[in-house]
Amino acid sequence: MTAKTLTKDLIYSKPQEKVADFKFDQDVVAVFPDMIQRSVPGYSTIVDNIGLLAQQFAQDNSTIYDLGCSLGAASLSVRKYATANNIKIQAIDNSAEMVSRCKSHLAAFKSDIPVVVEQADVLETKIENASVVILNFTLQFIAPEKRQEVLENIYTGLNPGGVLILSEKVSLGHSTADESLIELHHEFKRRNGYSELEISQKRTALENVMKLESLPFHLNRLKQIGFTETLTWFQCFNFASMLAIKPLEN
Ligand code: GEK
Repeated sequence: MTAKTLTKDLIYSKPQEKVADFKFDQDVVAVFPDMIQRSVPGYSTIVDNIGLLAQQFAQDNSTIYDLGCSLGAASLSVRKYATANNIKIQAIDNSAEMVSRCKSHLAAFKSDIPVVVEQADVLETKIENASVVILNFTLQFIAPEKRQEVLENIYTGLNPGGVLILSEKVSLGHSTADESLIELHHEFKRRNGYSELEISQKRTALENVMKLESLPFHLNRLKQIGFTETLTWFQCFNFASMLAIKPLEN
């Protein structure tokens, strides 16, 4: 899909009397590629490099999980680059509209790597024989008190030497530095054509559904769960992607 053919995100362009909590419904699904591209700095770079990380870390005869897959961008990148033998991708999302659109989107691209797309909750997904698990901007939508359990479940299901790729919008707490990053992000959105009204209404819509944590908090939690090597391999403003490696021996 080229930028020209993307359906433009105009969801928050008109004043709304009461801005409802953000949902991944039909309206969002219809404009999702444009929305994420114009809202998340570095999105294309992150997605492309997820495929390259899968090329490095995917193990023969294992499964790659794309959790909160939306329209399957990360799965497509894995299919493009991964070279391990006999791998398969398990892509899941809890939005029925996303899953349905994701299936037709993935079917449009040929590949030898099979993908199963299912409507499921990350909280109830069993991870087994995994070498790469992708949470690309998904954990931030899960209740903070459930995140430890999600990450522990992933750790348990990863094979030794397997990796978690975790991308998140992060917060530095109430600080001048945080305000500075937020302002840079808002300027990024303005330059991508979003108005002040769109930026502020979207912010309100996300307030209750997207609770952010700091980068040190994320990295410490991953370490405490058992990942021995953790690093931030990408950051642009308050958007970061981490890599966490499960040790070869416990
Ligand atoms: C990409 N990874 O393009 N279980 C399953 N899915 C969930 C859950 C849950 N509990 N909560 C939210 N989601 C994608 C982008 S978008 C990020 C991910 C964004 C799903 C939700 O339905 C949505 O599709 C996705 O997580 C988050 O690489 O829009 O900023």
